[in-house]
Amino acid sequence: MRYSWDLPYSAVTPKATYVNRRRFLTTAGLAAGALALPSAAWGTTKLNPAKTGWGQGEQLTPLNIISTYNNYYEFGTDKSEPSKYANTLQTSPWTVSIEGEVDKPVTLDMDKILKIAPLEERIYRHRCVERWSIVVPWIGYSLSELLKQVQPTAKAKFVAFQTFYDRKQMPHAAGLDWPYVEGLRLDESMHPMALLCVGLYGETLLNQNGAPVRIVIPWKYGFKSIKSIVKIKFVEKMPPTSWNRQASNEYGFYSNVNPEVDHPRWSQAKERRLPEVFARPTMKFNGYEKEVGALYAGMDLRKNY
Ligand SMILES: Nc1nc2c(c(=O)[nH]1)N[C@H]1C(S)=C(S)[C@@H](COP(=O)(O)O)O[C@H]1N2
Ligand SMILES: [Mo]
Repeated sequence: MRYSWDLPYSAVTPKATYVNRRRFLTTAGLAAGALALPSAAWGTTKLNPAKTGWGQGEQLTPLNIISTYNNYYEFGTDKSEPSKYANTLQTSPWTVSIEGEVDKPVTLDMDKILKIAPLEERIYRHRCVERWSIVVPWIGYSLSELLKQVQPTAKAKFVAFQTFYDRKQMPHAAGLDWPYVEGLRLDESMHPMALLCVGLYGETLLNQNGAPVRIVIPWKYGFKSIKSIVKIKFVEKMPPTSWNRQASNEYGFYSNVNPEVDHPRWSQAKERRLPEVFARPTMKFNGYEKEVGALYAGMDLRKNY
């Protein structure tokens, strides 16, 4: 695995070049016939989100970086691999089941999910545990709107999330046990900033960014923002999470962005905002302490890393 500030110069190309390349790939795929790219592979359906107050004034990271510098280990461990290999993911048809400690389990298709609440554009900072960060105009609505579709029982204390997994569609998957799983405490999942995300930059999500539906938890390290979700389960006990299983001393359940608590192998005090060259200070809760700090009142954030 290459390391944090390894942004290849080739990733820093203007959007026009990137979009043309995408068209070219599609055309080439059709011409070649046998390549037969799945129609939903590059997810370019226009969305019409309402502009909201979230994150106005932030300098957005260009789309060509957001879509070519990714972590999505189901499609390879190198940052450049998801944009090359995630086109094999079949995103349609797609359903998400919501089950576990609930009165009425449901299975929802994407048409239903897209209509549960009005789509909003939310500009959030995204800070990877590997010390790079981006600013993304995500599209979606509060995760709480989706979770409210079922009645959690009194036993429900946590929410567990699971990514789709199929070795045939993910032949480059490496480095973790599958399927990828994540979790949130119930009150974290109901916080209005926790986003159920279906798009970015005005369009449905590209596969490498987690199509067709993911969550985005902007005050936590990026790995909490699980992609391509197929199952959501309300549970009584803290659920297992992929990175905690992989290295529990390095990746905790909470994983709130915190410049005061170092990763065992590196400081978390600074980050590189792509495509900037020089590091800048990392902010506690990724700068969202005013909004989410109360969730962690009285908790020892060194122990609960
Ligand atoms: N299923 C799945 N979700 C995932 C990952 C992954 O490997 N698999 N990587 C995580 C990490 S480490 C980060 S930083 C973000 C990256 O999201 P982005 O590529 O859209 O910027 O996705 C997160 N969600
Ligand atoms: Mo990450």
